[in-house]
Amino acid sequence: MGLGLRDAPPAEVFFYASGRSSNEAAFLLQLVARAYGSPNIHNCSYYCHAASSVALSSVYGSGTASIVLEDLEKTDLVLVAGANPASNHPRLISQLIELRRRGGKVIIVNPLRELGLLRFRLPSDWRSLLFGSDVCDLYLQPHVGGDVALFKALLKGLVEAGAVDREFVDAATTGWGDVLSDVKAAPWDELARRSGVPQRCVDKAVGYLAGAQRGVLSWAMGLTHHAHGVDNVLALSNLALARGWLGRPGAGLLPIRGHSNVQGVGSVGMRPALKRAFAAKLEELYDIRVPAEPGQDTYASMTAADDGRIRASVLLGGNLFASNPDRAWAAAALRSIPFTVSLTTKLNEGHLHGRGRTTLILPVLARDEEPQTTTQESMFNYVRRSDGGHPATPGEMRSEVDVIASIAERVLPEGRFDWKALRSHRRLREGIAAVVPGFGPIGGVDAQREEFHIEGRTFHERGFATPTGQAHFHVTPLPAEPSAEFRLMTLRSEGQFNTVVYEEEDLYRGNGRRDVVMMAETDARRLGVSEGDRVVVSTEAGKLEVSVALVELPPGNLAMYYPEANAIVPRRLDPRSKTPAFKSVEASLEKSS
Ligand SMILES: Nc1nc2c(c(=O)[nH]1)N[C@H]1C(S)=C(S)[C@@H](COP(=O)(O)OP(=O)(O)OC[C@H]3O[C@@H](n4cnc5c(=O)[nH]c(N)nc54)[C@H](O)[C@@H]3O)O[C@H]1N2
Ligand SMILES: Nc1nc2c(c(=O)[nH]1)N[C@H]1C(S)=C(S)[C@@H](COP(=O)(O)OP(=O)(O)OC[C@H]3O[C@@H](n4cnc5c(=O)[nH]c(N)nc54)[C@H](O)[C@@H]3O)O[C@H]1N2
Ligand SMILES: [Mo]
Repeated sequence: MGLGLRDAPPAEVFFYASGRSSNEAAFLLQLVARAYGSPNIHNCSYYCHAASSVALSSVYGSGTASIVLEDLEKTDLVLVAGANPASNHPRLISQLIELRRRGGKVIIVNPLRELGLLRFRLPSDWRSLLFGSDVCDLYLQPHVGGDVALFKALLKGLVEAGAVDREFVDAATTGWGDVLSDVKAAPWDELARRSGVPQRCVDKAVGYLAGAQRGVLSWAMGLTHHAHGVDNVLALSNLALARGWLGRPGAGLLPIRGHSNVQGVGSVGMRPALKRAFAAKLEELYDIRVPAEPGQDTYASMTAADDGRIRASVLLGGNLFASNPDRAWAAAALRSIPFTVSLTTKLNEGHLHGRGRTTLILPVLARDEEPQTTTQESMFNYVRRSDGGHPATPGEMRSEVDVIASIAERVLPEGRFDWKALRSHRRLREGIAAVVPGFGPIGGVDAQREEFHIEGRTFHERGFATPTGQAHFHVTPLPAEPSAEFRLMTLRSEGQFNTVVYEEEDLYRGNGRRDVVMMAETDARRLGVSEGDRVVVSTEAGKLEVSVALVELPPGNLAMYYPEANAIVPRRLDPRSKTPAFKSVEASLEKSS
């Protein structure tokens, strides 16, 4: 079964992981990929939170949240930008409702008025279940892609209100001077026009930000899926630094993560470049050479496949067919790969439309059904254990680690590793403890059943993970103005998990079907169309005929459902994070003939 891999030059092979696998499986896969000689190792975060990692690393030297879960219980204010936690992170909604009951404030930043971010019924609370709870105090509706302008307006407002924490800024940060001159020079009316948020709403938000002692600023794909995704996160980070909301309890920055273990999969090495300390330990412990040059990320591997430069791929879950922009291009790229191995818990349409010329689909047990204990990492940098479970489909199904080891055993030279040890999750954890920075305590998961926070990631006092220990402000220019009539974003509904759709109906947004384009009533009237009318949405990647669905969006903005819309999402990337701009697509619209 390993033949397709044995014959391929390792530089022409890539290894992709979705974010559902255990730390143990991901650690093993990157280890055998590196021993095999391929640096092309990546995971779905390149289409997800890569912009957050890039931005946060340059703000405080670490690419993940600066806070732990308990900080949400201590804060006075939470701002949620570009996220729909009512569907995608429902536990966060309970925390927002709790915060408001304590007298704290919640600000939402989202072009679309999301019903679940206005009122939500908490199943765990009878009052809330019966009557619903208000989720937020203020709902700001910028244009799609208008967040940099909005965050700059908020910063300008804080400066004018005298609400900048000068002591923190002077003692613990660099770069404030340039950011201050930049926001002072930005005219109010331009910020309002570019963000689409009226001055009175900005003033209200500034009042809340200035009135809170401690705040947590959080976000998800609404900020990262743009050609200026990194700038979005940097502009939001500037607000946190200006208020002194970093390096103390109850305050900080929180990227709201995607897949349940996407953070862990990246932490344990499923990425094209490793930090020096990590690479050195891996080389020492397993006798491999980690090249200094980074390998391909996800999009670079797709491009290489399209150019005929990929001979084989190994996929640990995921669906590259439906998660990529420009569906026709993605399908052709994946189909041109001579040999693909896919380890999966379930079949999806990618296994049909995005398979290689020869494709092996190997069923594996889901993380919580594996016989051995596994671990995963939360978005709060907390490593949890899951005890071994009972497979829902007993019999032939094997664990991810077992299947990865079986493939590697056939591909790598005989006797290369002690395969019995590498099939033991406990022994893999010993490897992780020795190799991955901050994961020392993971050995204790077995002996003392201990779960732990990863050291060096979160900041409750000053002294950040940068060379000088200071945090950094960054000047964030306004992105280029869109030239097309509409800015189109693509998003999820309640009844789907990423590329897998369970229900056609989107209850929250009142849509009975998914082949729709959501738009403002004023735009519909101007174009002479109404709810249910067929229209054609055009982008530089193609056209799609869909029905009109009226929603509360500012005029000039459109929304369509992912993954279907990937048929017309062009291949445009954020140059710094390499993330496709899934939510800033230039589009036009006409009535179907
Ligand atoms: N049930 C369920 N849970 C999930 C998932 C799932 O598919 N289903 N997917 C998981 C994964 S991998 C991820 S990454 C997360 C995704 O979680 P989210 O990021 O919450 O999901 P999206 O639907 O992509 O987009 C979120 C919101 O961004 C807003 N938005 C779009 N463009 C902009 C913009 O320019 N500015 C601002 N401020 N807002 C904008 C949209 O209106 C939408 O409300 O959820 C995870 N959890
Ligand atoms: N237009 C547009 N495109 C997008 C997005 C968007 O908002 N708009 N969002 C992007 C984002 S945030 C992401 S994360 C990507 C998602 O990209 P992917 O992670 O590649 O796609 P998923 O649909 O999450 O993959 C789900 C599949 O993984 C397999 N699977 C599930 N659980 C397991 C497991 O435990 N083990 C193994 N081995 N396999 C498993 C199953 O086959 C399942 O069908 O899509 C991106 N693409
Ligand atoms: Mo994601």
